[in-house]
Amino acid sequence: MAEETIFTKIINRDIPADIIYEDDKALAFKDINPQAPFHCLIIPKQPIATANDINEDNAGLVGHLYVVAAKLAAEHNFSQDGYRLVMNCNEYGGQTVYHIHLHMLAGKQMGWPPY
Ligand code: DGP
Repeated sequence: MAEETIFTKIINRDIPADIIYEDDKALAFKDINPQAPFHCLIIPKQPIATANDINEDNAGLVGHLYVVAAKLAAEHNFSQDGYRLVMNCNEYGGQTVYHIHLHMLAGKQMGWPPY
């Protein structure tokens, strides 16, 4: 089991967040430090520390995060123009919160490579 992070506090409503989607398995909320006109984080309610901890047992849950992303893209009219989904892993990946999250960035042209 992953250690509790700030995201568990957001799930439990112990600290506020601008929540834009919730179901029984996932939550999406606006990133506190947005890097695009639209920048939200899509997280599983069950904490998984890093991408290294994704396995056959939780693959369905991780896949669900992408289903939520597609729903949000449709709802916010980003499906056609496009958007970016990113999951940072550990230090070199730039991960700072050890509860996996998909960054969903939209509303502008993204660059590549991402550094
Ligand atoms: P990463 O560096 O990939 O682990 O991304 C963590 C993101 O989480 C970062 O973009 C900022 C965001 N974040 C950190 N703390 C909070 C918080 O308390 N509230 C919200 N809404 N976002 C947070």
